[in-house]
Amino acid sequence: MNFKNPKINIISLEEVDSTNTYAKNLAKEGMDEGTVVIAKRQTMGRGRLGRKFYSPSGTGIYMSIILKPETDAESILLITTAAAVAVSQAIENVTGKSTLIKWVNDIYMNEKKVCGILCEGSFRDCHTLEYAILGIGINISKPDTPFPDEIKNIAGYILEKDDENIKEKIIEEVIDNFFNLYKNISKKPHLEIYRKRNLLSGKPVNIIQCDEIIDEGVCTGIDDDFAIIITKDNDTIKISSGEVSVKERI
Ligand code: BT5
Repeated sequence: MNFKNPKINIISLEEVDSTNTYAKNLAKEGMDEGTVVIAKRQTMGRGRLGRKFYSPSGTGIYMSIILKPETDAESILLITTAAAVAVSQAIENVTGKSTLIKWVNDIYMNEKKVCGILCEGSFRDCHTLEYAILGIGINISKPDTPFPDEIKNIAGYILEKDDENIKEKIIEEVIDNFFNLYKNISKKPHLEIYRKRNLLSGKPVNIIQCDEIIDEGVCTGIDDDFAIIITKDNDTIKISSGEVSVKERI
């Protein structure tokens, strides 16, 4: 694989519990920014809030990038959103297929989730980020055995048939696109494109906390700090916390 950024160092694994956990242990040992752990299969792929990320063998990309940003805690949200833009553009550039970003960390194609992003930070104190692990899981092709019941109505994939060439190209594009944004991350170079690809734009949404609907409204945009703006009657709510998720009302 070829990358524009000379700092990229790929570690390829057949199987791992979670590439995020593996990369975190490397970062703790002092491994450099730009180290990318890629696995063919994860036995305990993780989503946010202890959720699982189904990671079957060979049909997906499961990767984690070690980052050592110089900015503070808010950069986790910037990294997550930049990764969403990087993945969405990579899929489009390589396959010609359009995707949309569901705030804050999911990529959707034809109303199905084809990618999830999990950025985890380790903090020296409340504000100083020691390192961040950017985890990206993409369902490239139809899994050999169908998606499990709990995600069969949610999860989708990009290609009908597995294609190692396309998979490799998507990995290269994701990494190149991401680092291109990351070098100026504090200037938020991805804000406009993130807004344009906002799946929830203009849609009625539920605001969900701890699996419970706590409020509802209409998504009226993404603010300058990547918080989602939800309007209800004449009130405007902005949500930026990773512990709040927003779902479409069916
Ligand atoms: C995410 O969390 O979607 C973040 C997923 C990050 C996965 C990558 S893979 C490489 C790295 N190593 C890891 O261990 N993790 C990262 P969240 O937004 O919380 O969504 C989780 C929810 O997505 C689950 O509760 C399911 O409903 C759904 N889901 C699980 N597996 C899926 C899949 N393969 N495709 C689509 N949806 C899935």
